[in-house]
Amino acid sequence: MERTLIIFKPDAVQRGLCGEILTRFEKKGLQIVGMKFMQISRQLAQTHYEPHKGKPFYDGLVNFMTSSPVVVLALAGKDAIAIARKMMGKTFGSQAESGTIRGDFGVSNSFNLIHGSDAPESATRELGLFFKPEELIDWKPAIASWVYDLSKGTPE
Ligand code: 3AN
Repeated sequence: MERTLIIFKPDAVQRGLCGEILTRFEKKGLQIVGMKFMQISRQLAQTHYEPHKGKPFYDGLVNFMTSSPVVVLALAGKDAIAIARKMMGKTFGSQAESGTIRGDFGVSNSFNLIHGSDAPESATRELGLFFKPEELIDWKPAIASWVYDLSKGTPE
């Protein structure tokens, strides 16, 4: 099972959208394996967004991400990274399709509600930044065999 790092950004928390967004992931069948409410430090935000350092929006992004608390999640599932990205929608709320999280809940191009890892390497890096190994829990949901076809031994 693949794991991905999701952040409900300060605007999602301030606007009271955490439950609504989390419900979408749970209903889809992605599994929560880590979750915490936290205030991101400047240093952590800078490290997390290191790949964007030097871009015109970098400083504003770090300011935004440290401006108010966030919810950080580790979600697991087959192809969890791509599935979560699809559910999030395009980066800018103004362009994201209806039916996606950004498309349904936001209009802003800077305040875009949610972060999701974009590749397996970034997921590993980002999960390591936000969670200690013992904070990620490997557990078997009782409904696993109804979320996936496990008859061949691997989830389908
Ligand atoms: P995504 O979050 O869809 O993966 P990225 O990785 O291209 O988007 O950008 C990382 C974050 O940087 C975005 N979530 C968004 O908050 C911010 N960002 C990207 N491009 C811009 C921009 N042109 N203006 C303001 N913020 C931006």
